[in-house]
Amino acid sequence: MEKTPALILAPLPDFLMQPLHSAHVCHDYFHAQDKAGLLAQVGAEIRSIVMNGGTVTPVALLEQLPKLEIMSVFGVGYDGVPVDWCQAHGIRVTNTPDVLTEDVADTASALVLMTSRRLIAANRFLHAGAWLKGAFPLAHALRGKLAGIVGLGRIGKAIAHRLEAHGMRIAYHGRSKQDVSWEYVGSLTALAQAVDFLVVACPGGADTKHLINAEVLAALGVKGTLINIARGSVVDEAALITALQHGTIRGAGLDVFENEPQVPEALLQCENAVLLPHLGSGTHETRAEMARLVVENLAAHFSGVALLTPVC
Ligand code: 8YV
Repeated sequence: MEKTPALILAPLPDFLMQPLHSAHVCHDYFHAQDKAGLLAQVGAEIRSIVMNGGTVTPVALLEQLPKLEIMSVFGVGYDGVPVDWCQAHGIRVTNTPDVLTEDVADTASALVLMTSRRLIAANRFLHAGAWLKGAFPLAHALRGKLAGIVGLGRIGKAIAHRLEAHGMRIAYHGRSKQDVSWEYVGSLTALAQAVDFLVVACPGGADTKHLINAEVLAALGVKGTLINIARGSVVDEAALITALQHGTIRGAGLDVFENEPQVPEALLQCENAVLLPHLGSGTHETRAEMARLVVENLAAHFSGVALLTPVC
């Protein structure tokens, strides 16, 4: 089959770029010094886009790609894609659901453990030779504690099952009550008030921007820890930093940030925060499956067969 021109909007791993190069003429927009020049040169021919979960693709960019047919997202979250605009212009969008659910849920569960048992601080303590001078302070148990999941989708449910295995009780908040045994709490503030851990697992985008704001953090209070494995945009990072600095919440476990890979210095300085560099789906096994879906969705589209995991 003839290679089709593709625009690469994000830094993608070699194991994804290799198969992409075999089937497409790839133009690296992400690393291009002269982005406008690249668009002027190849924009009129581009038929596909490949990007990360968090990559924001403005309509102004898409308007310069008159032959664009499909956007294949290397991630489950597609909050950076203007889906309504794509639908209106007949552009297909795909993502990589399911294959990353378990890894992301493992990461959330690990953040709950790391924050409650202060495992990162304990590791630093031992490396620094402090054990010879005395015992590490006691931490907090998980059993019997209440976790509130914000966004009970596939990943939220997988997190809930893991936390139940730690003896925790589960409640959740979302757009609607679901047919599950866990308690639904219609008010996010009321959920935050009730829980020991507030775990953010909802999609990013305009609808959930700063859902976790100063008011929700105040409700979470000194007994509460915020966990976010979803999108940085869901949490008002400035309000979170203030809460962590003043100890008005107990702590935070974060895998995502508002302006990745930039993390505010003030947040880096917070001893009561465990910070991970957006590695929720970052295993060899899962990223290989995600790459396969990206490649196979594009192949399906250009051979005129049904997409494997269409968003629209
Ligand atoms: C990835 C993600 O880190 O799936 C998502 O939405 O944000 C992550 O799994 C990312 O898309 C790959 O770099």
